[in-house]
Amino acid sequence: MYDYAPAVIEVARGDTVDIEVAATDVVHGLYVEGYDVSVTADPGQSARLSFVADRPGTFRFYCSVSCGPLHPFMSGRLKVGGNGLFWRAVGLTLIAAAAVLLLRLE
Ligand SMILES: [Cu+2]
Repeated sequence: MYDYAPAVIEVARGDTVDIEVAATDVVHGLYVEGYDVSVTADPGQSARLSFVADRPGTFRFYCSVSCGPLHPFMSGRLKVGGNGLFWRAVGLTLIAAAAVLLLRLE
């Protein structure tokens, strides 16, 4: 109640995020700001939420069901990092450029 575990979720941009929300006490929800997706889980049940993290940044997620006095404080953060494929491509290009330079020096 009033807490998410983990409270911080980190993914890479472009990842398909599959969140399973398990409510261990009362009905809880999870709404992700910026992505405008939400899910509600009944007590003792779990519910799934799936979306593609196509926007980088840090987004707040919070409970969408009024679950008690501390409900407004039930929140966490979703961190969507850089595009892994893009940086891998940049890294490969740099390695290729370095290889060309080495060949020229010989
Ligand atoms: Cu709540």
